[in-house]
Amino acid sequence: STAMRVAAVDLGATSGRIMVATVSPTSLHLEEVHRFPNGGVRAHDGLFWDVLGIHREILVGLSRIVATGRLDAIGIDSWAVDYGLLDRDGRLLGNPYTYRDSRTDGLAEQLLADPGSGFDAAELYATTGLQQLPFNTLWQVAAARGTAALEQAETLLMLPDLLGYWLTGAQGAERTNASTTQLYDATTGSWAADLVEKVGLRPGVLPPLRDPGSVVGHLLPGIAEAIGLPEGAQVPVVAVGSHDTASAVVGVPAADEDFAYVSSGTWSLVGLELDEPVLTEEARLADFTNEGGVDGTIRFLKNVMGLWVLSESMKRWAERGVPGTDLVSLLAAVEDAEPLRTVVDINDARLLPPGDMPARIQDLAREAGEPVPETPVEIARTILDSLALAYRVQLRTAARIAGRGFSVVHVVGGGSHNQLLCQLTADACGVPVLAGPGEAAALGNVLVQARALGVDLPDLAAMRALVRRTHELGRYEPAPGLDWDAAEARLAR
Ligand code: LRH
Repeated sequence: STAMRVAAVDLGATSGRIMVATVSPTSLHLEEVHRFPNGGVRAHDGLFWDVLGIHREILVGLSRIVATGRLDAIGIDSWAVDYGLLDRDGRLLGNPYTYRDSRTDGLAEQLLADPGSGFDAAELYATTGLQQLPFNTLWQVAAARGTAALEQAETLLMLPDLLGYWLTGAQGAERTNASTTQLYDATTGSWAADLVEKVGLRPGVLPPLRDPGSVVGHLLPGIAEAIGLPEGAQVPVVAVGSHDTASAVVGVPAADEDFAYVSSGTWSLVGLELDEPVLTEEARLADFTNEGGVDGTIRFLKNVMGLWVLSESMKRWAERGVPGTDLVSLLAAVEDAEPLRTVVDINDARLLPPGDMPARIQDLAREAGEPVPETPVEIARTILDSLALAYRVQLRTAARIAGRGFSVVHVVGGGSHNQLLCQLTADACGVPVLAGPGEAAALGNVLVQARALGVDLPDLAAMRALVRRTHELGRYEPAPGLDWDAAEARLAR
């Protein structure tokens, strides 16, 4: 079959990217055409996404692609769990909240502790198989109960589905992202009707599910015109793994099945790919998630707080004009800082909201009886060491619970460029790390589109083989010398 030229809209919480790719069974070329900063907008009544601004940036990126050649299809992926509500005219009811907004603080604990709430942690896990994150869509909806927006809502669309709706006029719920809502049954692959009812959503507010690879719809004439397509052009939007992590794991260039991954960006998503969800009590107590992947796979993983902690610290230092705190200088200095001097629980809930991250890291160290890091270099070292330690602990736990070991850790996403963190990951996990591609999510996005357009890439193995053949990976061998066991024991205390 011939090569297809497709657009990937890959939206991260800190930046959005529009990429163009040419894909054939034997070639894969990806190029960034537009990148823009993203982040929560602080308003008087919450922390919101500028979703219309994101739509505008998508049009900017698509116009650039149209200006330079064919456009065979478009796919959209973004961070999970967030959504917009539509009224009966299909109009957006308010700005979508970001998952770091404080309105869900303590709510899940409160509801799960109250027998009258109807929510039970064990039941919830048995149905949805999700890590208990405070911002899962279920709890966001619970926080919205009684608001005018929720009362008037006719439809709830996850963000990539909302942006796809604005391009095509077609509504639906892509399955991989639906699996992150905690309103989705991990076993039956349908909306969990009892949870939908318990949280007070009217039936039908959650739209029909669609699979990655299905056609969402075609660009509306007004949109096609806005991006410079000739009149009458029919460009499909294809549902991809619209959860960015689902697309990123499609893009993991694994050669064999016994791999672990770290999808490293704002978050670190750390785990294994399985055929079936693990919904046992052991998995629940370890608080592991079972997210739906492309082609019916399951991502058995843990959300680790990720490079957000470092980027948010850097933002602080930049605001205060602290010298030597750009990423390049900082990482160079961190390399020479004393390793494993201070480790903290990088998944502490206090690191979730935006704010004074360096001070919070110092508090965590103090409380844990660890040496308190004082300089930006010491703080950054603490963050990277603590991330690598968390990867080790979580991957070993995943392997034990799933009864499946791993012989390599694939690090994909922007964080795969962080050489020190890759080396620490290899050291901590005791197996080689293969690093890259940095744009795994965009690659997974375009590969699923290409297959939908008829490019002969029959399964994940074929897609991954193509990524492997077309991308150079970094390789990090585990080095002895650091006492990770002792660091783990300190953390457990
Ligand atoms: C990463 C991610 C992750 C979710 C979080 C909300 O971008 O999609 O998989 O848990 O954002």
